[in-house]
This record gives sequence, structure tokens and C-alpha cells, in this order.
Amino acid sequence: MIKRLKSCLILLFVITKSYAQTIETTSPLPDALKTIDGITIDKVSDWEKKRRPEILTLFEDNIYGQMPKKFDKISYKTTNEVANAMNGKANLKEVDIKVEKDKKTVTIHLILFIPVKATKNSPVFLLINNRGKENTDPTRKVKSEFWPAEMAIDSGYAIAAFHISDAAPDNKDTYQNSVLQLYPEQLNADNGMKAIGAWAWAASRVMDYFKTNKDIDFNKVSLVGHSRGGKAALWAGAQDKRFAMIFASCSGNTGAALARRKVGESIKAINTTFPHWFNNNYKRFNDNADALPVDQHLLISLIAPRPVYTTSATEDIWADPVGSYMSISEAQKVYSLYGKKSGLSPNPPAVNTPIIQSILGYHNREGIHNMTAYDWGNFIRFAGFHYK
Ligand code: GTR
Repeated sequence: MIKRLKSCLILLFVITKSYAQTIETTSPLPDALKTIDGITIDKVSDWEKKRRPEILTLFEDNIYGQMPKKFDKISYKTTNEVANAMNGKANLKEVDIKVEKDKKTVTIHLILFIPVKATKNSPVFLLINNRGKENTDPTRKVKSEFWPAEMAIDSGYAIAAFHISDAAPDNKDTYQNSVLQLYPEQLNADNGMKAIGAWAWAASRVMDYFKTNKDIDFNKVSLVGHSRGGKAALWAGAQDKRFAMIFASCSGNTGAALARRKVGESIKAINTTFPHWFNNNYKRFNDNADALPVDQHLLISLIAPRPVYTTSATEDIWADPVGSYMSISEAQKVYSLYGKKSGLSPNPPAVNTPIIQSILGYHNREGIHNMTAYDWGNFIRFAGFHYK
């Protein structure tokens, strides 16, 4: 009996695994270049004027919620500065970014290292940190591959991070206790902002700050996020065209992975475990991903013509590596409108074979759900290729 059960389980595993490798969807993907009214888009101006705003609104209404942009005041206070930190390689600056609206205040704390050797303003990687704060230790007593600050500095980049809890605690009962205090009307709207929207909003406030810092090359800000942070990074990149490049590590469901597949995390699973991430309307698609008016290739398309790099990991089937690749290869249509050719084939590349010299980059790293020095090494190569 136990033996039979065991072989059944093995069979199930093999079937799931082999389905996970196919480049199939459960229904045809919504066409990036056809409007809701059925008009075919074949030039950039029509994409930008008609189809892009239409898709952005569909994502706001059905998934991530609105992105309120108005506030009364933003101010910046340096709370700590260390010259020649990191053994003399970088200057550290910690800044409180304070945003006020209707007498309510939100403070986003930013940690920023700038290379000492820089002869002009530096390109920067900004991490949306969804893990423990020790991963972005400003003292560098703790060094984590999740935010390998020394590696970025040695490659000539500034590196920065803020923690998601400053924008919205990652908890279904307390997520309202920060950015959403400024926008309480969002809480009652079915298409209202939730935690992932608030994290993306905070990334944009860091952009506001970068604009004022002459050590930073404002035109070369790369936004990085892992998993839930990767979902937020893609959404921020779609919303805010000031980000030059987006890096989404293992972002999976409602990140880079297509919803119209039967692999890994489902909409129902994500909405059940994390009801505070996406808006109320998204719950209507719990059992019907095929009815969504968008899919995640359109999220990548919204970032066009700016470069996007996504990653997967071989043991992270929950985040659907193949589906995550499919969405970037599908997004090529929109990049092509801009004359940006990437030549991605429909099938994903072999394991540990990064696609760097392309407007849309990707790798599938051997290993588990994580963001590692291997991933960052490829981010730096990809950014270097585009900034050269
Ligand atoms: C998982 C979740 C994923 C992903 C991940 C993470 O539990 O199902 O969607 O966001 O957490 O953030 O590490």
C-alpha cells in the first residue's frame, strides 16, 4: 500500500515537473498590441497614447491597486554619514525621507553607499528589502549576498536599500500602518492600493530623493527586488518611468511569471496567504486566471523600452521559471515597436546561462529561491552592458 502510494507520488511529481518545462498557457495571452476596442497598435505613439495607459489602468484596477501620487511635502534628513566606510572604499549616507499629507507623516529610511573613487556621479542599484534589516547592514559587520554592497562598489556602482516595513508592514493586520495612512480612501476602494503598491510608491520617493543628490546619476537608477520585492520592483518600473532598469529575482506569481499556467503558486494561493498584497478585485480571479484582462508579459511590456532582467532558480518551481521566462519573451513585441531587438527564443536558456547582451535579460540559476552573489554578478554585467 505504502509502496503504491509512493509510486503514485513519484508519478505525480514527474508529471508536474514535465508540465512545468513546457511553454504552454492555459488560454491565449492578451495581445499587447490590440486595444480593448480591437484596434491594432503598430507604432510607438499609439502604444504610448492608447494601449499603454489602458494596460496600466487594467493592472491598477484588477491587481496592484491605484498609485496615488499627491502629497503635501517631502523632505530629506541625513541621519548618519561615514566618510571612507567599507575600508575606505565608500562613503555611507543614511537619509530619512519624510513625506507629509493631511498632517500625517511617513518616513522611509534609506541606506546608501557611494564609491569614494567615483570621478563623476554614480549609477546606483536600489534594493527594495523584503528580508531582515541585517541584510543591508550599514556598519558592514554583517555581509549578505542578498545585498552585496562591496561587490557593487568595487564595480563602480553606488548601492542603496530601504526596508518594506517603512512603507507597509508585511502583515495582513498591520499593512495599513504607514503609506496607507496618507491615503485612507484607498482602504475602502476595491481597486485601492495595498502593501505591494505601497512598497513601489516608496521606491518612487527614493527616486525623488536621488534627484537631489549630486553624487547619484539620476538617469542610471536600477531598481532591484527579490520575490515579493521583485513583484514590487516590476510594478514600480511600470508606474515610474524614471527608473532606468528593473531587476526582478525569483518574482514568480504576480511578478514575472505568467498567470495562465498551471505551474507553482496560483492566484488563489497568493491571495489566500497574502490577502494584503493585492487589491480586492484581484480576488475575483482566484479560480479564473484565464478571465484576467492582463497577464504578466504586459507588466514587463509597460517597462519598455527600458531594460528588464529577471531571474529564476531551478528548485523554485513555485515561482515557475519557464513562465517567468515566457513573459519576457512575449514582451519582445512591445520592445520591437521601439526598435529594440532582443532575439529571445521561445524556449528558455539552459541552466546557469545568463542572457546579458539583450534589452530583456534572464537567467535560471541552479539552486533554491534566493538572491545570491551569482545573481548580482549578472545584474552588474547586464547594467554594464546597457550603460556602456
Ligand atoms: C512566497 C510567496 C511568493 C513569494 C515569496 C517571497 O511564500 O508565495 O509569492 O513572494 O514568498 O517573497 O519570498
